[in-house]
Amino acid sequence: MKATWDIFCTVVDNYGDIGITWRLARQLQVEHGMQVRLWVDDLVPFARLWPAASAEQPQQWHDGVEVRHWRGEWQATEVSDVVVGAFACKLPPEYVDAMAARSRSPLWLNLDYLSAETWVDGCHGLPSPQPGGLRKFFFFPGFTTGTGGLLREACLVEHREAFEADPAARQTFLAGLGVEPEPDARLVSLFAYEHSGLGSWLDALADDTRSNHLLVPEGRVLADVRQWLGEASLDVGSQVQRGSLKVQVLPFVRQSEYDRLLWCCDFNAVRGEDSFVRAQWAAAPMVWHIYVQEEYAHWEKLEAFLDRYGQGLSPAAYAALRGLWRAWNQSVEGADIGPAWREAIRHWPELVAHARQWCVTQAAQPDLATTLVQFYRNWL
Ligand code: TRH
Repeated sequence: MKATWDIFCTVVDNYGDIGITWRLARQLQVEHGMQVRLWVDDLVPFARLWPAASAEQPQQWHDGVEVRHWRGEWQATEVSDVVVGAFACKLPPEYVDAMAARSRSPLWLNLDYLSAETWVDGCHGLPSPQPGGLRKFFFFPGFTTGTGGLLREACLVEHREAFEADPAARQTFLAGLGVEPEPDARLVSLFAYEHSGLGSWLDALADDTRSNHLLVPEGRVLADVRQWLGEASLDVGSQVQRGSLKVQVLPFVRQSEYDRLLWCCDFNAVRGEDSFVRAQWAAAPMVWHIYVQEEYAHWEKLEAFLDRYGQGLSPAAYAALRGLWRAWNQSVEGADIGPAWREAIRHWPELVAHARQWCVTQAAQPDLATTLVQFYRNWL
């Protein structure tokens, strides 16, 4: 008998909530043979990540996963063996009542946000008593074996390596997006939030001795790019040259294509949680535009990741990397990212080798879907 799973996702904003839960749901189904329902309160971002999806259909199936639009009044439904509430999302009270009434209580998990902070290891897997005699377990993704690990599909790294070893595949993929980089250009992707200091980085790219080809999928940062370029509009397909920098606007692509885009680039600027992890599997130097939290809580997360990620780098390369990431995230009006970028460039070969090593080390750990299934088996 296949175990049944219900995953609940409320879309707080952007794409990360649905991006992560969809990735997980698919993996549980495709790789672990679980029967999965994904409940999401907003189908619009889902349809952008997964163009085969409909933003209107309340019930649809994709890759064997049942996707349900969860809104308004709750319709009674059978409770699954495993119930995952993503990112502290509040489950429908009627469903929680049904969980308590089930002859065998389901395994109830709260899937938390990713953090490299050291306290995570101590909290991963801890239960918390809930009304009705239920218990909810906190499940933390993370970077150590004491956590649930990172989302990583089977053979992801092997697929990336095969893609890298096939220049024709890379060229065809890029050409499909209308991208034809000069052979010696540095290819860079930019997926970030609004950014008041972005212009200083673009200045540095434009003043570079090497050509830079910047690929910007449609999204929140585009207005800052447009402003820097001084263009009245900047649509998908636009290509604008300023000094050594060519800016090209791409469409928002499906998740699997976004991976390939990251694999093609020499440097990736990413944000949030899921693209941040995907850039690590891309094994190239990157910068993380972290999601800003109240009371600057995100800064500790940023530093905690840098502490871990920086291990094994020479002190000078580590200082350069940290300098770039801090400058990028300071978001102070008039801040200049240029010097930090140029310093990072000075340590490029080491940063490249380090990104590859980090990917290998992380890929040696069990992935999040596998640890979830294992947790369920141990709990039975
Ligand atoms: O979109 P994000 O900023 O999402 C989140 C949410 O804001 C969430 O509420 C917050 O808690 C979290 O960040 C930290 O960034 P993220 O997580 O990287 O999600 C983006 C998703 O979009 C990811 O699955 C990759 C995907 N994507 C595509 O599929 N195609 C694209 O072209 C691009 C640029 C991204």
